[in-house]
Amino acid sequence: MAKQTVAEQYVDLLARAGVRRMFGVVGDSLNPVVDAIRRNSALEWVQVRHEEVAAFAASAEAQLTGRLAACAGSCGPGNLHLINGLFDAHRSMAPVLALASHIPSGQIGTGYFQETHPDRLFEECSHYSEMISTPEQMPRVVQTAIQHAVGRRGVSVVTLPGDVASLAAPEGSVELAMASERPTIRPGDGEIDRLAELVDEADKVTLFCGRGVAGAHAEVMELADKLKSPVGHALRGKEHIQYDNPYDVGMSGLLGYGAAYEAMHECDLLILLGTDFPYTEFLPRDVRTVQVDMQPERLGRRTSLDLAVWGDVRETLRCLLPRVRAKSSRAFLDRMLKKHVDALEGVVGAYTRNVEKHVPIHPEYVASVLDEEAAEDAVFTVDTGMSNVWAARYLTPNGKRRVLGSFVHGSMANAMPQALGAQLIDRKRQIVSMSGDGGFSMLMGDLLTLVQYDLPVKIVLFNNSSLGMVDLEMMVDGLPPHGTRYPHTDFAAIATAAGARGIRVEKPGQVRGALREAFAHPGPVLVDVVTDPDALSIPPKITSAQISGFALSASRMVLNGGVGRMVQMARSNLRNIPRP
Ligand SMILES: Cc1ncc(C[n+]2csc(CCOP(=O)(O)OP(=O)(O)O)c2C)c(N)n1
Ligand SMILES: [Mg+2]
Repeated sequence: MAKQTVAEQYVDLLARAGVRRMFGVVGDSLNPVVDAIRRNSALEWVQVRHEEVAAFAASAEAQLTGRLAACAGSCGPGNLHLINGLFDAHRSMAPVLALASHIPSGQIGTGYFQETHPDRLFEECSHYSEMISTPEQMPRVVQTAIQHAVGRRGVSVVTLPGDVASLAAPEGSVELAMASERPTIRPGDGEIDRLAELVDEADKVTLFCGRGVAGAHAEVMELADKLKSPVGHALRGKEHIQYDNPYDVGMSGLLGYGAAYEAMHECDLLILLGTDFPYTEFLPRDVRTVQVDMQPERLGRRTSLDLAVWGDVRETLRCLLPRVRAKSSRAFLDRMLKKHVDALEGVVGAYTRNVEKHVPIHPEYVASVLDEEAAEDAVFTVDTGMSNVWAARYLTPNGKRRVLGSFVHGSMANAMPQALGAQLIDRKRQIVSMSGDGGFSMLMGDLLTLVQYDLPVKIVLFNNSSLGMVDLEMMVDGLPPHGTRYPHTDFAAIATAAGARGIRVEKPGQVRGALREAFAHPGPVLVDVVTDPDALSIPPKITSAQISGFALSASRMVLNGGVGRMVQMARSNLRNIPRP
């Protein structure tokens, strides 16, 4: 076999690690790598228009498959454009390997054209960031980068000068020492003992779930059943726990609804399961609290704990379940389920009045129709902004649907790029990007990528001619909204000009038909829904002293709005309550 170059070996290693594509924009120092991909049938080069899109797309791919995904940028500005998407990937624990190609190695440190220092720049958004300055570092640096990304779940960055990429790699076999299965983390015996004691001592136990309950639905339900516990969730726990859940009391947090807040404050033992829920204002101060997390550095950083348990949620609950006594009284649970229904029914009418005639279209109406029309196994990607609110309230989870957003990093413009990455995994799956007009226009150029690859992504654009979320923040702060409104744009016309199908929707009566038409169309579609910028009302009892911007107050009722099909779910849980 002819000797491989460093670039060829890089690509070969990625292919062996299961990577199927690399997102990026080609150029100068990156050319040897892209050329190696052209000659390697295991990998596809996905040519986007903006490197930030490459990073978001790779991140979505990694989050949906759980496997390593890859992106790349050329030297200087090319890889610098990756950075925001990489921050998002890293903070979402998405295993992404980014390649930052670099200026010629002999020029480093001279202020050369396009010179930056990627190995330093990406330090903060990665587990591992190293430069390959000599072929002898191959293949171990790449192998180590892959192992960091996969094993510790997050980003690794390899910086590679173009001239080094073209050099011959050392011969010798390349083995990836990757384990194919994730280990479980079983807490120490002492911690399980103490947890069982605390549970047995308590009369009213509430479970509060974050993303860490993924894969542990059955165990959480079993524990809730045994302890007669209400189960609340944070935004990122929603898709994993709210479905098939007769103990559901809703979501806590800024976008929260239902009785999660009450259940957390009125219990005598709160168990936080796999959540790094950041808003301390929503957590009780005088309730015994236990936190279970597989990442020890998260334990106790949001609220003071009576017990910290270092373990996987599933493994911990499996250990705990046989150790605790079943509770017989449902009084607390039933009271919370009733509060939950009451809270939801209190807001259910918030948007529904006259909504089928209301022009401009009420965004909540769009979201509720979207929930009904979208496929059972759709993937929704959700822009930061009001789309987050609509997704949290109106998308009904069922264990098959997925919802991706920029839920930790909170970046705008994530939805369409994430949809691009999601669709490439499976062209037959329905992928819906819930985009804001501000977010969409930020990385709009990659609409052209959807067209170029004929990716049937459905973009549902909430076109309110404003940075709606910020409008609201300013109002809450008592500031006159400034810098938040845009002149109106016909995005459907832009989509059509780009070669996608553009569907313009100005009247509520057209919403359902437009979504059906979009879902039936085999190519990319942008449904441009002209929505009401003043859709949300702030409850009158909220004052600016209670809320500062997006950071929260003790009051959790922030946004007035409907809650879609959740109210039916909650009512049916009430019906399950056995009569005395
Ligand atoms: C990259 C980035 N810039 C700015 C912000 C601050 N920000 C958060 S939401 C938002 C407005 C989003 O507007 P749009 O996409 O139109 O959605 P809407 O809220 O109107 O539905 C802004 C400016 C951010 N989160 N990310
Ligand atoms: Mg907007």
